[in-house]
Amino acid sequence: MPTWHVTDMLQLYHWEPNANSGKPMLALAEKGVPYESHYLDLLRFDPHQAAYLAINPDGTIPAMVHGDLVLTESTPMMEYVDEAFDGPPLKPSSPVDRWRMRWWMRFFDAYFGPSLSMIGWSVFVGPAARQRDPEELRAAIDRIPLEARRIAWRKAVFNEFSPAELDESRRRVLWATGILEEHLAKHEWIAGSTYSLGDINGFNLGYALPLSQPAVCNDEKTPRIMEWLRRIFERPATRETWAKGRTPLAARVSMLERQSPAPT
Ligand SMILES: N[C@@H](CCC(=O)N[C@@H](CS)C(=O)NCC(=O)O)C(=O)O
Repeated sequence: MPTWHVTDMLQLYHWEPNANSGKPMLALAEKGVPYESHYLDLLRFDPHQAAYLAINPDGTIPAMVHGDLVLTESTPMMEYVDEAFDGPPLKPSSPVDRWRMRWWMRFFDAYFGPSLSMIGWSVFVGPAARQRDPEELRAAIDRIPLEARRIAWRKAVFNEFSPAELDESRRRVLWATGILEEHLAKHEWIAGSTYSLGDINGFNLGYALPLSQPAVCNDEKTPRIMEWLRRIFERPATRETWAKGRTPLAARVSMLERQSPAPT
C-alpha cells in the first residue's frame, strides 16, 4: 500500500531543481500553481523505495499526481501543467514557434541532456555515492527497476564510463553548445520572441554549463547563452524554484548573478 495519500492538492515527487526534476518545478512556479513537494534524495536511492515505486514503478523522478492521474516524463508533464492550469501561457501561439520550441525540447532531451548527464554522473553523482560501503551500493543498485538506470549507476559508482564514451559526450556537448549559441544569436528565446517551456527545459539542462564546462561556455565564447541563462535566472519563478534546492548542486545557480547591470 502506498504510504502517501492522494489529495486534491497537486503532488510533485522530485529531487533538486535540476535536470528533469526542475522542469515541472519551474513550470509550476511560472504558472503560480501551488503543489505539495515530496523531496526524494537521488543519492540516497530514495526513488527506488517501495513507497515511491507504488507511484512510479520505473523508480524515476519526477512524477506528478493530480487527482487520480499519475504523470511521468518531465517534458510532456510540463505541457500538461501549462494546459491544465490557469496562469501565463508557457507555449507560443504561432505554429512555427511551437514547432521551434518542440524541436529544441527534443534536442535537449534526446541529445544534449544525455551527453551532459554522462559527464555529470561521472564527476558528481559517482564520487558522491562512492563514499558508501560498496556492498550496500551494489545491493541498492540491484534494486533499481530500469536496466538502463542500473547500468548508469554501476558505471558512475564504479568509475566504469570508458574514455571513448566520455570523449564522445564531450564532443556532443561542444557541438550542441555551439548550435545553441547560434540559435540565440537569431532568437531572443528558444521558441522565438516569447519565453516558453523550451527555455525552462534548456535552463534546467544548462544553468551550470559555465561551471561544469568553463572552456566551452563562457562570456567570451558563448555570450548569448550566458545572457539567456542570466535572463532566466532573474525571473522570480526561477529564483523561487532554485531557493528550494538543498545541495551544492542547485547552489551553483548563484554563478549567474550579474556582476554589472543588465544591458538595455
Ligand atoms: N525521461 C524521463 C527521465 C527521468 C529520469 O531518468 N530521471 C532521473 C533523474 S534526472 C532519475 O530518476 N534517475 C533515477 C535513477 O537514476 O535511479 C523524464 O524526463 O522524466
